Amino acid sequence: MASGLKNLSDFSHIEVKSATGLNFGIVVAQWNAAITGALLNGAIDGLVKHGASEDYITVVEVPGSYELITGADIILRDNKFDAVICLGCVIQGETRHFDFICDAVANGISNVSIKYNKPVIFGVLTTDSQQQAIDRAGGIHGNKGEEAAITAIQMAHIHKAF
Ligand code: DLZ
Repeated sequence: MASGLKNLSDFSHIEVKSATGLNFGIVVAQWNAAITGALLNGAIDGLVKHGASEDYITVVEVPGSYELITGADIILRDNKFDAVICLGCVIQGETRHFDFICDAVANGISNVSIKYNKPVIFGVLTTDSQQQAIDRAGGIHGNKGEEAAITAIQMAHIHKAF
């Protein structure tokens, strides 16, 4: 790589600010619970590792990924939250259900973020297979729940700065 250029897929150079004193909501879907439970553990670990107190983390379970939107909305009715992390896992099946759910969740989450002017993080795995989900929930591709937590901390600081 040319000198002076950073590898854009390597985030190790990014310094994550402290999460101490920040309030986080986590909405987690019960569908594919083994996967979303692992994402939840990753997200909590990520927040705590960067200084968040467990007393400042509120977890709300919802039935499926489609309900993440309503869950995030409910959390943000309380103005104390600095960011919300949405965790789910939608696995491609034989019907077009997958496309409808994924589109609705992505759009719905961004709408809630705009409505409340608060970061709402998309921590939803959208995979072709269960193995791809396992690989991203603490497997060979890391834990996307933890990545969502880092994003939430970064975005909470950006929102506070402006
Ligand atoms: C119905 C359904 C299906 C088929 N698949 C998933 C999935 O892979 N992941 C997920 O989080 N939720 C799924 N759901 C449930 C929907 O998200 C939702 O809970 C129902 O359609 C009721 O609104």
